[in-house]
Amino acid sequence: GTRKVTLGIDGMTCAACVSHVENALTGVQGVESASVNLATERATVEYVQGVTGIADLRHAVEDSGYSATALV
Ligand code: 9UX
Repeated sequence: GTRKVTLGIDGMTCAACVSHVENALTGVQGVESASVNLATERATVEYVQGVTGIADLRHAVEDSGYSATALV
């Protein structure tokens, strides 16, 4: 099924950063949507459980040059 997670994103300073993070997340197989908010420094991601997971999402963000933490 589909799950939703909120990640805290550090390192974004301009609007293009938002696009970079969104593209990194939507490029992960199993991600159905990703919405990044610069002001709150959060990303909301819907993904298919079993295809990807929080660790993959964090790695994708970090590979794009930002840092991510899963928020409880
Ligand atoms: Mo804007 Mo973000 O010039 O890494 S794209 S700071």
